[in-house]
Amino acid sequence: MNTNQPKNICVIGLGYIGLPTAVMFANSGVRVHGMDVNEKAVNMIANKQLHIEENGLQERLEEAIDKGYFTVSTQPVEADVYIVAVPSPINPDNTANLEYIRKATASIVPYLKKGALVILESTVPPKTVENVMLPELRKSNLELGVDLFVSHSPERVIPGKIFEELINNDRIVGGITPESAEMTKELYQTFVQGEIHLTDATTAELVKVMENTYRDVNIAFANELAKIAETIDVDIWEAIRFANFHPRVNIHTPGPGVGGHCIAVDPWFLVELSPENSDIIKKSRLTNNGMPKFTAQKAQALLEQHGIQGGNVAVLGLAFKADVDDLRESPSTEVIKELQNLNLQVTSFDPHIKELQHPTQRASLGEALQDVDLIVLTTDHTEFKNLNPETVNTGDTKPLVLDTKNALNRDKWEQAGFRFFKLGDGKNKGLSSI
Ligand code: SAJ
Repeated sequence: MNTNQPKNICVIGLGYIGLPTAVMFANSGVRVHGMDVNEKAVNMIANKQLHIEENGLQERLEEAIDKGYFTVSTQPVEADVYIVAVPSPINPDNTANLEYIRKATASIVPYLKKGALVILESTVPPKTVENVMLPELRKSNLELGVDLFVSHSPERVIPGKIFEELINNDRIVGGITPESAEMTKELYQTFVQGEIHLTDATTAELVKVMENTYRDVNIAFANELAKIAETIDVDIWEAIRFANFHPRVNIHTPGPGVGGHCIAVDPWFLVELSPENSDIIKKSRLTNNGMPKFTAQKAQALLEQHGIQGGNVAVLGLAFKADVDDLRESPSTEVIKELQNLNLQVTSFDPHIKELQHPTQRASLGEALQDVDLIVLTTDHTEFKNLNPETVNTGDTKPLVLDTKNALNRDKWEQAGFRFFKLGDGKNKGLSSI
């Protein structure tokens, strides 16, 4: 353990980032108090129950509480370090909503003491530390950079592999002063094995938003290519695989849209910041947002090509991506809306979403698939990839299958009697198998 280690940390916000970060510190021997305004979540965590799904979180939470290093409540406590990990969503008009950040910062002001360090983990528009947090922190009457240290240490972890990435990823840490950044680096070195690169707070804010925007733009490019491939006899999945053999090419994968609370959100921060300079970024967002409609229209066209007007569709996967239980900003729910707008009847199933959270959701795969005309796979969960099509029971008829993630094995599904199609596959438009 680091000798300069702080005696205790208070983590504000116990969601997908705050909770794993809190237990990592606690299990490294730092006393951590977690606070969240969500009383239900706090009670669950106190009883070692999870309100979110993440590989390895259950065991780590139990360890942290059993060792006595992790406590939780709905109020902040006095601490040496505060880590703010609250949501930074967008408003319906795509502008940033920084109220959670502002309120979380305001909530710790009464507890701040000389020498404290405040770290923002949430992804935010550049200048948020300066324009939203610092005005609140000044109310503590502590001199910034002298008595009170502030930094941005954006999380970069991917849901599903949070712990692996918390430990191994490099981090970018930006301080309001070099000392703020140094203190933050020292703290995270408690468990981070990746390199920690230091800069100023605004650069760190921009870097984080740039990373997610890079991905969004690249996915939009892939989606555009998928649409082009559908107009010619090319399977885009095969074409992208070949292109990526080039040492300097890394085209992302197309799909039914971009979900989650990061990649589908953060590019808007740049559009808001500098609308006149963000044409490609904005267009990419709109392209990706248009994919659920494109998917639904393709589904309808397939049904019509096979002589089915209207029809019943089963959507496989509600989560925004593989092997997670999170349906926030999920393209799947948008695909369902679009299918319903086309007057199609929709059922859905997701093995990771245990409670019924969507009106179309069925408790089992079998129930969702009964007598459907078309299966649309929208999330490439491992359970779906491993399905044996020979044992998939759909009732009296074999439905069409539309795989939007290139997740299923075409040969196996065709051998089992299903008529199989993929998003972005112009080689198999469906006409041949009518
Ligand atoms: N997707 C595609 N095609 C792709 C990659 C992703 O359609 O080639 C879709 C996914 O299906 C999903 C969405 O994009 O709907 C986002 O998924 P993701 O796995 O790419 O990313 P997130 O949102 O889970 O996590 C991202 C990560 N950022 C980057 O990879 C640059 C993660 O490192 C960040 O910490 C996280 O955002 C965050 O919290 O900002």
